[in-house]
Amino acid sequence: MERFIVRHDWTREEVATQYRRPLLALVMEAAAVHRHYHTPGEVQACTLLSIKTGGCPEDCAYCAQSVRYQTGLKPHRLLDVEAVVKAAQEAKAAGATRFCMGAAWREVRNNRDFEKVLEMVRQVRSLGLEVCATLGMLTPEQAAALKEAGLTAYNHNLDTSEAYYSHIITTRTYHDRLQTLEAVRQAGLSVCCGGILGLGESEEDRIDLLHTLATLEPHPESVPINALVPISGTPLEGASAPTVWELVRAIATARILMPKSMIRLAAGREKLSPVEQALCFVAGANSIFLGDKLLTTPNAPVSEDKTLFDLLGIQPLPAFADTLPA
Ligand code: SAM
Ligand code: DTB
Ligand code: SF4
Repeated sequence: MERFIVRHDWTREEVATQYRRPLLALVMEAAAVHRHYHTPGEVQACTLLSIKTGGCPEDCAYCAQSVRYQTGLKPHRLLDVEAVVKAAQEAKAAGATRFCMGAAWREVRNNRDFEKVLEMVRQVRSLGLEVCATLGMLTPEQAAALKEAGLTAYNHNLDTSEAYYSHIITTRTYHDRLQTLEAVRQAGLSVCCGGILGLGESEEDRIDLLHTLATLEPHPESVPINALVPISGTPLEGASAPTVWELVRAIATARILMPKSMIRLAAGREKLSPVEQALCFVAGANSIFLGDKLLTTPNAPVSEDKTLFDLLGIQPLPAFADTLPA
């Protein structure tokens, strides 16, 4: 059917029209698209680990890990490979199929730390897990080395619209971000790229971000939709959280625009009730972070997630089911 085809030529106006549909109609359309491309009730579980925490030179206004803000975070250097493998084993035992390693770096340097990360990738991959990393900017050579080591996906978020970007980050440009995404794509890695709601952006900015994502060809295989986790000491500590309706609207629009992609209900899920989370799944979310911690902040407790999965009849998505280009 016409409305189910995967398109990369969405106009800004078409994206705005989808985004502004009456909420129930939007959610029902998204659910229909979802059913066409995905097994209802199948949800991917990814576990995050901060492998290098804090001390980041970037000035991302939302982030606990920027050296510019007094957030009270306890920094640590790059973890040992053994500690990371142990965490990955625990994540697998808890039901995760993807393990995502985050480092508070502006960019990857070709040094001993990068060699160590490559070894982490090899060893985590050998556990039968999908491996994702988010390490800041990458060169094409570094992306290729990560692919060679067995990395499945690379997370690099655009966060918001190009127009609003400089209100949130001044130490890099939107173009820098797109360049790394291109290097990741060229290396044959799966792309994980999404944004954050609640940065003080307008509806127009959200539409712009969705338009940028939906016109990437191929679409990012994973699209994390984060709600800002406000961090004391950052410029956005007092920002008001997006409502669940705004979150559902963004998820449903992303599902319609990028039918095959995994849409991740990412940071901020902890604040949602089971009913609110169920609505996000109906609207097309089919991936979550599983584990008591995100990078530096708490996530929904694993025990509660087990109850929620049982209640809703959610089945875990097997590893390597989503890694083909959309
Ligand atoms: N330093 C790397 C980078 O920025 O690309 C990787 C780690 S960074 C923490 C990964 C992503 O987490 C950011 O791009 C942002 O989208 C998300 N993030 C960070 N802090 C957040 C917060 N307080 N609330 C919601 N999302 C956040
Ligand atoms: C993404 O989009 N969200 C994750 C992951 N990719 C790296 C990070 C969320 C971080 C939330 C704040 C924190 O724990 O520091
Ligand atoms: Fe650094 Fe990433 Fe945090 Fe920005 S989001 S300050 S780049 S760790």
